[in-house]
Amino acid sequence: MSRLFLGLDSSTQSLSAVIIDLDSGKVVAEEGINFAEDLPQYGTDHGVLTNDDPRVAHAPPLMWAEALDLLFARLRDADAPLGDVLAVSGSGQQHGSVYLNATIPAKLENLNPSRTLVENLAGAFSRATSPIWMDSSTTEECQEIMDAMGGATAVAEATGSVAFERFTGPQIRKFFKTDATGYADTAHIALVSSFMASIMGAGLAPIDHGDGAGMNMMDITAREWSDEALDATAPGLAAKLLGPVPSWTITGAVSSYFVKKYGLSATALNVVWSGDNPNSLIGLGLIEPGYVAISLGTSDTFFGTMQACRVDPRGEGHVFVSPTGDYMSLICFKNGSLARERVRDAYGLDWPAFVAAGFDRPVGNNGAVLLPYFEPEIVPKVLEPGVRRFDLDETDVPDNCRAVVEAQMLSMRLHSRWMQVAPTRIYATGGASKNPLILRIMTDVHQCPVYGLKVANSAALGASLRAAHAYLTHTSDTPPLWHDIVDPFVQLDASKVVRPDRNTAKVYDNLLEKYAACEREVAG
Ligand code: XUL
Repeated sequence: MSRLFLGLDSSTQSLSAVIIDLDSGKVVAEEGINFAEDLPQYGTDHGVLTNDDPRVAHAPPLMWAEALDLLFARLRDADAPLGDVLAVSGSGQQHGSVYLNATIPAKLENLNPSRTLVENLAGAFSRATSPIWMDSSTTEECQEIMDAMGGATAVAEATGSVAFERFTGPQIRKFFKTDATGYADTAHIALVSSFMASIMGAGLAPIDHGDGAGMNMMDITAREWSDEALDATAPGLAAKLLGPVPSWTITGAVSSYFVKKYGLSATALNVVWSGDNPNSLIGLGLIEPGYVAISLGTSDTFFGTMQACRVDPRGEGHVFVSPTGDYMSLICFKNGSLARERVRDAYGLDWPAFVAAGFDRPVGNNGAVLLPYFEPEIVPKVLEPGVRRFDLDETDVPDNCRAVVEAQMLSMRLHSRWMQVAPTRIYATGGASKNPLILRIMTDVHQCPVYGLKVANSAALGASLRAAHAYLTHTSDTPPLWHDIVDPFVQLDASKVVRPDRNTAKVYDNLLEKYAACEREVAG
């Protein structure tokens, strides 16, 4: 008898599903809905509504609900074993918020399977659109919250992050300030994660600790709403929130809507959803302190598990709660592949030529430093874009190829120091994790083995693993071990590990000092 678990991922551009078989360690079904392609009637550009103000980024919550119907229909039509699923959980793009009026509990309890979710939920919203993580229109509200709470550091110490434009608290404050009536009509504020979990479970689902930490509203050590933060955000807020609860909380059985319409079992359990980053942490197997993932995408992110709660004194990184109950850190560097591609293109190279050029230069590049701020940078905060070179000639092609990668890796090492967790293994993921120059410099700068990990859809996988963990916690006498659940799904290819050359350690220790000085000169 195989034990099956369903994980869903409601991300910016798509909704996807994986069903895992815990006993064989295999994914047995996968489906996805692309919002822009499959639901063009919502008029989004890659899942986001266009707006005249480039800082505003919203999405229609009914689109996410409709995608859930489409996704389950596809799973059913593909004969996915929905009826054998024991528990369901999910992942939501972090920070985005959904505003619901007082009709929502009754609507959720009485979802009619002969109608669509859109028809069932119509009229339940006190705000037609949801601000999402790409929104950066709340600088004023961030400042007001930080002023009310005694400054940026006070907010970071209380909630795990300084006030960030995309975080939910500043977004709620903006809604309260610009639409007081809409705010007053709002009986319940959900995150993307808890909104979707509410539909799956036929009743308002609480926010979990992992996603709650991305709101600037949760006391990061007590793991409760911070009264001070709520007061600084908007009046009467506590009554509009549910949770926060541990990520393994079960809300009950799944809604009969999904049982009757799509064939889920009536006894399948609904587990609270979490944010995409906490879910990916599990999907990548980052369950031990010292395990770090570097995701190399348009932007690069650096995230990992921490046992103690340490907050970045510079306010650049975030602390969330890991689904294991530990803490997790996340640092986002905007000029990732974006910068590597700009350098490559500036010299008319393809990737093999870029790699060969970089390998042509010695470790440490004779002290050359390139600060690759092609776009405004998040970490370190650089508002005015611009590339800066130190002891580096712009016309020297190989030096520039090596310098951009060394700078990025040194920046990660420098800006993750506050975690006080020396990486013991790094999982490189994302498009650029195949690039041998990047992997070599990554392992040497961090003096840590690097594993190239090919996990597609780590957030949905993480959600299915969380569903399994919650189910086992609920049904067995002995608590399940995370390793037993996660390890079969995160297979490391030991033959592909890249190990550091210990002789390079001193070179990079020295270059780090120089890099930090250059950065101070530019970023202050
Ligand atoms: C994290 C963040 C993004 C979104 C993407 O703070 O804003 O990673 O979670 O979905």
